[in-house]
Amino acid sequence: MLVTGKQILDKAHKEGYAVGAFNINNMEILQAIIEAAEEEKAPVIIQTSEGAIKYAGIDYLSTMVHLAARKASVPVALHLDHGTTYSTIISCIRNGYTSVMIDGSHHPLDENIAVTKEIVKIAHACGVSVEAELGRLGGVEDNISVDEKDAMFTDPDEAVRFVKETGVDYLAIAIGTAHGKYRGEPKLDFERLDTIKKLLNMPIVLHGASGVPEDAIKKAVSLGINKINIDTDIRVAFTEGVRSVIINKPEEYDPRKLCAPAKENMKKVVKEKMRLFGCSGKA
Ligand code: PH4
Ligand code: ZN
Repeated sequence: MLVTGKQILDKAHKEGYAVGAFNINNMEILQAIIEAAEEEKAPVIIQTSEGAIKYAGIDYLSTMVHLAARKASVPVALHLDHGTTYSTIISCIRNGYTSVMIDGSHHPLDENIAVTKEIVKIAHACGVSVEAELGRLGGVEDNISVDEKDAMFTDPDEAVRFVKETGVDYLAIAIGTAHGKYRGEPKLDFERLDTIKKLLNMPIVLHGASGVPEDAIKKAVSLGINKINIDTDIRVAFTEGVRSVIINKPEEYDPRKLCAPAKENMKKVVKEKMRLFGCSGKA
């Protein structure tokens, strides 16, 4: 069944677990995630970036997810990941997304508050949930100085003001994760997460969670992370599946034979994440 992001995440916040938010770009990725969610009896958030929308088309993506959600026995939310423009967000709302992210994290605080507030007003009037981001992600490496970290990571007092003034439903924070493949091991600022969660008492989102060690994920969930974004680990699973067929059966030319092992690989990864995040059996 199709539900809003808020319906899924308020329950996760109340009961103390995290829900996987998995990025899709095509049908095989979507099917792998939905099959995993059904088998794990887990609520799930399917998300598309602006890049995914450019690649596959918003109508294709939203129609596929609506069909999958209608057929699924578990709650499914359709979410826009890192929305940056007014027009993309409005277009997602018009196309039946049940959750949108407005990423104003590159703006100074006052401007981030202003753009987020505007989106919250429109989305909430349409029954759509909103995620926003405060602090900056990406490119975080071990040799970064304490001062630089302080400037990039989410400031707890700013987070309180941000949520109060915008009315956002869940907040993505920067505590040391980055998008894509890590070069070293990411070091998460758990103290900061703990402080922010206690001050906000609302669902908190972790981006860039692929490649983060399992014990760090578990700790982040125990300290109040409720939505965990995974894209890179699924991309790797897909590509390794396709690559293995191409290498082992170079004469194969049927796309279905290339994609079937990729789908199985992705499903396995998604099921493992759901168990790790604590959302298996929560549907
Ligand atoms: N995301 C995924 C962003 C994907 O433009 P694009 O389609 O490449 O954007 O928001 C994450 O937080 C995923 O993090 P990961 O890279 O660690 O999986
Ligand atoms: Zn992200």
